[in-house]
Amino acid sequence: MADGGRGRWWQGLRRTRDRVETGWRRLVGLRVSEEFWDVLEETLYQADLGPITVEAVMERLRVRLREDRPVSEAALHDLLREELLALLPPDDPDPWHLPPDRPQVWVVLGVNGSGKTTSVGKLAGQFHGRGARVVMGAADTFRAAAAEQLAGWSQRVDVPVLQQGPGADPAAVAFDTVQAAVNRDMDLAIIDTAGRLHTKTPLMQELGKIVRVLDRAHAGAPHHTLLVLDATMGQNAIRQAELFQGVGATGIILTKLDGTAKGGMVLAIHRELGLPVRWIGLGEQPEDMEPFRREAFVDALLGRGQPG
Ligand SMILES: Nc1nc2c(ncn2[C@@H]2O[C@H](COP(=O)(O)OP(=O)(O)O)[C@@H](O)[C@H]2O)c(=O)[nH]1
Ligand SMILES: [Mg+2]
Repeated sequence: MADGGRGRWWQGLRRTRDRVETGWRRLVGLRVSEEFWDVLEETLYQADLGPITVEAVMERLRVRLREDRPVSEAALHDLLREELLALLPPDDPDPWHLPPDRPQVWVVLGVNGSGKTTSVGKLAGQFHGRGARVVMGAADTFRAAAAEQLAGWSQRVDVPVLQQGPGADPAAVAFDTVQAAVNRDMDLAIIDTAGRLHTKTPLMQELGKIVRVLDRAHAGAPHHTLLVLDATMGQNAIRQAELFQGVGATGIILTKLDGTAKGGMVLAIHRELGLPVRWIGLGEQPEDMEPFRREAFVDALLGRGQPG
């Protein structure tokens, strides 16, 4: 894409940006005063940066802005942009590159409805489209519909899926998927999991078992354990993520950023969970998945550099 996907970010963050801009209009022309700080703080809250992140940004800006001086719109934009960027980890310089240890194995987890299956389908399709040999594993055996949904994605993006009957042992499906990927000399295996179980086994225990068993199919697997969070849940998604802490996630897939005014939560995720947002879901189509890029994100949030 000519603009590096910026148009998609711009569009996806429209509702969040609307909130920022509403606050922004009230800030312009104000001297740095109590009122100024109040409006700024409220604006950051409105975009759902979350209390801890808002406080951190406010603290930094209080040091950098002189009370009782007017501040130009451009200067304020620059400062805020700098501070928000500083809260995010550096981007993966080449998110589409798969390390040489093949197959790479990724496990996708998260609560029901967060967008796991959709994300597995989108990622599989995009890597396939870039020439990688990909297989998906349907380890959500809780409902027959889950495997059917992934089979639908398999057809849609032309990537094979491994599945067993309903009620099958999820860890066995995951194991088989990786073994198939090894035998067929594939580049990437992505495993979908359940957000809920039909057995009495606690979910975290089952997920832990899946993660452990993969190492026997391919030493070093899984290479990534990606926790899927639904951006429309805002700060609640961060509380949900804490339930998964024992599973050892390596990164976040943040879905439904296109449907929310709570996009500022991206900043809270990194700060509060210590995990990088690696992928962003910006819609329901196969192409609506982007690697996270902090400049594209912050600029779309603050309304800078509108793509042409
Ligand atoms: N707008 C939008 N919808 C999404 C996105 N990701 C998933 N969805 C929708 O969210 C719903 C739940 O997704 P699903 O993948 O079944 O969630 P799972 O239960 O975690 O596997 C479905 O209707 C998806 O189409 C996204 O990035 N944007
Ligand atoms: Mg699912």
